[in-house]
Amino acid sequence: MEFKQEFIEKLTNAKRIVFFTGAGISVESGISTFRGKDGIWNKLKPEELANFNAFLKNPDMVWEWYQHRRQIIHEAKPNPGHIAIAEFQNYFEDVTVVTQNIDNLHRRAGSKKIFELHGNIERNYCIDCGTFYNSPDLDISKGVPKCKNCGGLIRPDVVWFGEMLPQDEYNSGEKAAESSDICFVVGTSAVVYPAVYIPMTAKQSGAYLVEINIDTTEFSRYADYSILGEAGKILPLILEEIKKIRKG
Ligand code: BJW
Ligand code: ZN
Repeated sequence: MEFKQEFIEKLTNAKRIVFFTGAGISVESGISTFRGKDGIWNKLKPEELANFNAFLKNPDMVWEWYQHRRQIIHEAKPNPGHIAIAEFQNYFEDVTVVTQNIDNLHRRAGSKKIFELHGNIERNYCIDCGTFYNSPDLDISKGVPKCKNCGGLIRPDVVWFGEMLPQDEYNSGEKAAESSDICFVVGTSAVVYPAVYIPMTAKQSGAYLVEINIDTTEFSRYADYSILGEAGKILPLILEEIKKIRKG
């Protein structure tokens, strides 16, 4: 694959890289996206699942959905896209991953600096007293687990619609975006706020914006370079290009 010359030049001079990732990067690990033709939300309505009122109304259904996804995530492995991103760390001064995903696959691939904007499926907390629980420590034999301290319902530590993003993760992601030379926007439909402000901030601060997606998105018009293709194929090819530059 031939990459645009302008992009090769940016790669040659870049020191600081941000990856803004979404569900599409984990597709090749066997995890479904939310939207689009294979998205989980074509079958299940987001408003019935990813919001707090839905959880209060039907905790068993929402918990079951997360339990189902936990199982898929546990069986999944990082794919060549996640692994290539981790390998970028060997070639640049700073590599930051700002992800909307809750699946831990960037960490398992070896990325070190990760900011999770929408939480993590491995963590859970009591809706009444806030006590934290790791997923393996929960008794899930009788539906939604209850808090050992107060008996309250336990929910996954993820960000639902209408909820605030974890402030520290967002601020750190924003800071990395402000000082990045290249921002890659990988496998996201880029329609969910405020997460999408991260690549916007990178662009406004002068970063070169590269989108990698199998389709065009809401975001494509802001990208300096849109590469159409699967993240697990394109990212390793970019890494090869970097290795050539560094040898050269
Ligand atoms: C490939 C590929 C391959 C496939 N290779 N690519 C009206 C206007 C503007 C904003 C709002 C509004 N009404 C409400 C809002 C705010 C709302 C929002 O943004 N809504 C929009 C949808 C309109 N946002 C919020 O509510 C946020 N909080 C907030 O604003 O707080 C302030 C506030 C507080 C109090 C009151 C009011 C406001 C919170 C948003 C939380 C989102 N949470 C979820 C669930 C997380 C937990 C879980 O996983 O279960 O996060 S929703 C879901 O969407 C999930 C994702 O992280 C997120 C983004 O999805 P993503 O990753 O982009 O996936 P897809 O499926 O959309 O796209 C996949 C892409 O991959 C596609 O483009 C494919 O083509 C591509 N692809 N295979 C490369 N192999
Ligand atoms: Zn409690």
